[in-house]
Amino acid sequence: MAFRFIHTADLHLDAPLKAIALRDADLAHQVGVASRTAFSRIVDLCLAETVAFLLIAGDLWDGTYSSTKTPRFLKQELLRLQAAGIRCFIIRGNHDALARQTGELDLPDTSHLFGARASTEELNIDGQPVAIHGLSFRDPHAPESLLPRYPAPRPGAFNIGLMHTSLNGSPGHDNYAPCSLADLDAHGYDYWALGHIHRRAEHIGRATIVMPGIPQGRDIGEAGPASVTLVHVADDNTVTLEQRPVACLRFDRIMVDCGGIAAWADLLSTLDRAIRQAGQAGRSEDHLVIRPVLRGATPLAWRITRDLDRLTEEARTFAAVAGVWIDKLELHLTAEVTDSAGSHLPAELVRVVLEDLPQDPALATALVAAAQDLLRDLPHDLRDILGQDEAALTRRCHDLLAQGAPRILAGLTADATG
Ligand SMILES: [Mn+2]
Repeated sequence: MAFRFIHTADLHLDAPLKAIALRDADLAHQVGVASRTAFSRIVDLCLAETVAFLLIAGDLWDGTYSSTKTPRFLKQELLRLQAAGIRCFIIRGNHDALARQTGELDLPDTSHLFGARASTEELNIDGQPVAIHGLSFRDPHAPESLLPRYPAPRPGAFNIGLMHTSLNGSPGHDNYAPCSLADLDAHGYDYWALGHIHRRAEHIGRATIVMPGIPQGRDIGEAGPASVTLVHVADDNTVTLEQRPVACLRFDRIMVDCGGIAAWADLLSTLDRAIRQAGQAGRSEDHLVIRPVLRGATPLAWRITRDLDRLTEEARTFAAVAGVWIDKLELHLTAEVTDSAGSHLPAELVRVVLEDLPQDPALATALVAAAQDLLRDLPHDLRDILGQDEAALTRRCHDLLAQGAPRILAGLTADATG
């Protein structure tokens, strides 16, 4: 008998808000409730599609919740599934690992939360046997592959594995149950319901392996469309996948070409047009948060850098009219300093500031050392703001130096003219 189910992961309910959203109270509210809204919509979708069950492959909530709000909300939503006869299967990931749980989780008996020891839940869907195998993270880190702990497939059943894993990820950061697609494919299951990586990916081999991605992005780092995966299983066990959006809020970078723009008024109308277009583009989400990326070679580069606060205010005004939100402006501009802006400065000085300074190794070393001093003075939870390790800090300092060079020039120009 054919059946359908929904596969999601990484809801991160009650994730702490990023500083970006806090600047704007309305936006902070939207971002704050977004993951809950998405979860309610997932339940709505389960009901509308009359699925057999819902799979949640880890990081359903974001760690040690402090209030009883999250478990209560979760139970309410799961009870809506229960009332419709829809079961739910959940594993814990690194964020909601057993060791991090503080409160009591009281789930309806039609919802199953797998323990840290692998186990199998068997269902019979109108004569079709289905075996769901899963295990939860005990600790926030799992340096070894969890695959050897998964049971062999049940003969005659449609076999599903629920796993939280970074797959092959990035070397050196794979302490989240690393394993390869080839090994998953060879295990003998029909479908692998994965979680952890926030970007969607699917692999169709002997098994269908799906990383559904985060259903609701939380900041500009999770830009673009997001979805849950609706899986159709035919009578012959053939699998068909569909992506269904549930997010109420979307983040997007938009590119604004400022090449050759010489007048401030032209820059404003270009920015206005780009923001308007972004607002008009079709989308399923109620809210759109954009980060305009200004790029190109323009004689206004120095002034944009100097007056970024003013330009950002203008952008927010355009955004309010277009019905979207501005995260912030990002600048990738090249200064054309041969025009009036820098013309009174010696060409050699302009070259030194724009080209030599960002490449200077001694300056880079001094900057990294200064950044490290600064970080030591910051409260503990802010010390990652320039990157989580030395390589990231060095990269960030290099970027800041490159972005700062036009600002130095703008400062020199401002002094010279004013
Ligand atoms: Mn995770």
